[in-house]
Order: sequence, then structure tokens, then C-alpha cells
Amino acid sequence: MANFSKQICVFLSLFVAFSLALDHNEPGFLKRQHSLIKPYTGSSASIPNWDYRDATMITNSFVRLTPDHQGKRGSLWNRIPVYLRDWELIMSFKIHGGGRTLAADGFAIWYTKQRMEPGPVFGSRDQFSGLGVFLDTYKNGPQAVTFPFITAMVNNGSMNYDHAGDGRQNSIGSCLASFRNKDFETSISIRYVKSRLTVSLNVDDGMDWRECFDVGGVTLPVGYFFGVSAATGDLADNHDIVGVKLYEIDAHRPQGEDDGWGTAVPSVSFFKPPLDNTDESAAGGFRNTAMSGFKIFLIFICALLGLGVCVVVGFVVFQKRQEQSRKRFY
Ligand SMILES: [Ca+2]
Repeated sequence: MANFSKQICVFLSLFVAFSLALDHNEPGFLKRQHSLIKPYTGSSASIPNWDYRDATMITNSFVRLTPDHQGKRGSLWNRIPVYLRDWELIMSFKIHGGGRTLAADGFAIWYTKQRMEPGPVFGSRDQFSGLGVFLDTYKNGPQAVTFPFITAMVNNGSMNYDHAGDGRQNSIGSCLASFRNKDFETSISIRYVKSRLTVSLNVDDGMDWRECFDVGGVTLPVGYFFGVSAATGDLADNHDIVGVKLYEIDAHRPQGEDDGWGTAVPSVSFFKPPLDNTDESAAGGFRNTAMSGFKIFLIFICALLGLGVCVVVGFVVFQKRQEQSRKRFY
């Protein structure tokens, strides 16, 4: 009997594990127009629905954003805007190079209004509108953490990426992950469901996904583009993208739900401050600007109340003195 229950337990655990694995492998409805699946059909010089530029090179089994050479940049962008409210992007990649521990700079995964615009942020433009997830392989800042390091930033188009601090100033979440020079394929999942952004990694051998960070209150409008870009500096790496799968997630939204999502401005309702950033003046960002406005308003109200109390107390004291002087007079 004990054996039988043990068998049932094993069966149930296997079933749960299998369902979970299946859930992460096929989390929703695959959207082929936003996916990049081997073998990439089309001529060797083009991939349907995708554009690329600069150093990017297409092979039969991967797209190389940069080779392991100094001073290169490359990018790959989906051509079709994404009109999905809830989605999960799973990207498999291979970052490898001659440097055993020293390499640069890593790559960025984008969901932005702009596309195909080169610039200083992992090969793409700064002051972007939307989401950037950065898989950073080179430590620019002085912070005592090991690299590679993953951060993410939501931008309304006004903020600059914090290069000197490896993106920590505006980071909405981060984690450490060793993903360079692996013999097997490594993957990242970016899941955006009901304004919740969850980044998970599969960078260890096997099928184990682990959460990098999870943050709620994230607004990302529809109609933006997925892209990926990479850059090298004095140090370099091969930044290879093996595949991209975009799934539409059924979040069971009520029918006729308010849909101002096309014109929404990218934002995060709460801003998790960087771990080792104690310099308040350096903690810039549009949410902090809104916060200082609110602070000024509070200070103004307090000052007004204080003034009111002073006037009342002053008046009462004045009245009492008048009464006392009148008593003395009589
Ligand atoms: Ca860096």
C-alpha cells in the first residue's frame, strides 16, 4: 500500500514537473510574424519580417550581432509592430569569445517605439521609449558585483541609460547570471502579463528556469517593436541570437476592457531604487521628478498650515494681553 502511494506521488510530481516544463516551453499562442525560428527561411541576405544592420551577419543557425572583434555594433529588428497586451518573449542566444573572463559589452533586448536606430546603448539609441533588458558582460561601474549582470529599464524617451553605473541608476530589476562561453544554448524569457514584467533565465544545463526579477505596475503600450542589439569596445565577444519566440498570453481580460493602451506612456508605478546607490542627487528619472513636485506641494501645504497656526496663536495671545491691560487700567 505504501509502495502504491509512493508510485502515485512520483507520478503526480512527474505530471506537475511535465506540466510546468510544457507551460514554459509553450506558454501561449506562438506569433510567427514576431518570431525568428531556425532554419531562417528567405535568401541568405534577408529574413522575413526582420531587418538588420551594421556588423550583423546571418548564418544558417544563428544571427551574429557582433563578431569577437573590437569596436563593432549590430542589431536585428522585427519589422511588424506588436499589438498584443500580454506576451512572453523567449530568446535563445550564445555569447562566447576568446576572453576567458574579460569580454564586452553584452547585448540588449528591446521593446521600443523606435527601431533600427544605432547609438551608444549596446549598439542602439539612448532616450528610447519603451523597455530595454540589458545582458551586460562588462563592468563599467565601481560596484562590487560580479559580471555578467542583467538589468532592465523602462524609459519614456527622456532618460539616458546610466553607462557609468551599468544601468543601475534607472534599473527596475536586476540579477547576476553566468551565461558566457557555455557549451549549450542559453535562453532568457521576458514575460509581460497584466502590467507585470518577469524576467527569467535558463542559462544552466538542463530545463531549469530561474527568475531574475519580477516587477508590477509596468506600463508598456502596444504598437512597439521587438529588437536586439549588441556592441563591442576594446574588449569583444561573439553575440549570437539563435532564436526568438513570441507568445500571446491569454490573461483572461474582461471583454470591452478600457483600451487606451495604444497611447499609454511607458512607465513603472513604483521605482525600486538601485541597491548601492546612496547618492540621492544621482537618482534621476521621471518618476523621481514627479516625486519632487509632490514633495514641494507637501512642503507648501505644511508651511501654510504652520502660518495659520502662528496667526491664530498670535491673535489669542494678543487678545489675552489686551484683556489683562484693560483689567489693570480699571
Ligand atoms: Ca557594462
